[in-house]
Amino acid sequence: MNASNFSKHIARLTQIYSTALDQCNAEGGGFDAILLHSGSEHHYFADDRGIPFQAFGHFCHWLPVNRPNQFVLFCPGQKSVYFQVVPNDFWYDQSIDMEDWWAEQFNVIRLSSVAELGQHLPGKVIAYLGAQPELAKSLGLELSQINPGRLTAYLDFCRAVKSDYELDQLREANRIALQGHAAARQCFIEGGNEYEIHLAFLRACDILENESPYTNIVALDEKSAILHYQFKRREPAEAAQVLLIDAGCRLHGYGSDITRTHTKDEAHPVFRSLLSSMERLEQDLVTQIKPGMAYQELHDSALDRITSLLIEHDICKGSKDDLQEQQLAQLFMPHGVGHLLGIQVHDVGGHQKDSAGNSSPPSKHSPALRNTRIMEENMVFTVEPGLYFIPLLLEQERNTARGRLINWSLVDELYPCGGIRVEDNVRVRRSAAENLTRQFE
Ligand SMILES: [Mn+2]
Repeated sequence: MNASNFSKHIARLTQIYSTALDQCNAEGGGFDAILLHSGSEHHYFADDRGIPFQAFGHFCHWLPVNRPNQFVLFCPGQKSVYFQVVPNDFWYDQSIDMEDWWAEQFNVIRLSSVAELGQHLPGKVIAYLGAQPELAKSLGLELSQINPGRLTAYLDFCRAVKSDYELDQLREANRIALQGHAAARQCFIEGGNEYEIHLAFLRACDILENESPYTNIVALDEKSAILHYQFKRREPAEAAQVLLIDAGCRLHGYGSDITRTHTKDEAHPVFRSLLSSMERLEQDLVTQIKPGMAYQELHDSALDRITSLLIEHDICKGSKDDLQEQQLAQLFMPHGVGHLLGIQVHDVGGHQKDSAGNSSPPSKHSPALRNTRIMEENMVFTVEPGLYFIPLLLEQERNTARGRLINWSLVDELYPCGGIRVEDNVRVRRSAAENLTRQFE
């Protein structure tokens, strides 16, 4: 691990947090320090079984420790403190792997319970950021000190732009996930079912399912038209023609988010042609990316190109103007062309116009677009155009003005193929954007 990149990352975070405090205090915040809480463990209702834990994003920004009841105390001008709560509990492994490259950036204070935290906090006005307001109240904090909106807006906004350390994690998370994608493709070609393809991915990445940044989507044939398809069918699948797999890896808290669509040679020729067009379309979109461009513009460009594809493949009839007026492309791609990516798969701040927290909603024609930011150098997001044959969306148009523009006999033939999505992770640069995914393919 590159310790110098991590120390620069912490220096940059320190700068961001100092400015966040200054701006918040200029508007009457009155805070001297920030206490970040990773979160608490939760259980299923009326059960002693724990729900898999995921630490709070802003905590993960400082430390690669995904454990409940860990704290970072930030005071401007001082080395940050990592309060490591390690209970005396013989039921579970309590060891925390403290690697020098990150641990040396903190004053580490080890506690055996959260109750001890209060006596170690400085006599300052602290802002608490985390999911447990009751814990903050038990430390004597007022409501106004818990998740102050002005502070979180600033920190959320800054998460979009990555340090070199973060880019290193994201690159590696892409490299490993592509090993999984190669194994998944091979398993599909050899006739594997959704369950087997899912396991092939995990195995090749050397990860457990709950170490993934999100639940893998492994969909054969018609199921690939279900955007967040959640099952893994175990029936024999030698006859399957299409695989859509959306799966990533996580490294030190940073996740990749990659989708590939594959077909067998016998798949419907129109669908196969659409797939190669979508592969080109996705990479063309990546070449448009530059600082200063609005992400909404990239989304609109994807819709424009998909409109052309629908005409070229005879899926829709009529002029491009007719199709655009009736928003035909949105029927085939009902999601946004991508989202911010980092610690969270759909990272925070996607709809923020500025660091003060003013928002910038997506265009009315595409309410599902998760990113409306203006591109900046080192911002990381996904680019994931899709084209699906979704019965729930299309069938209601059979007898509408929109429906008259659709070639229904071809759509009926293509329903069993499901859909296509091609997704890469991209970093904005002043020169050409860096494709964090394809460089490892
Ligand atoms: Mn995605």
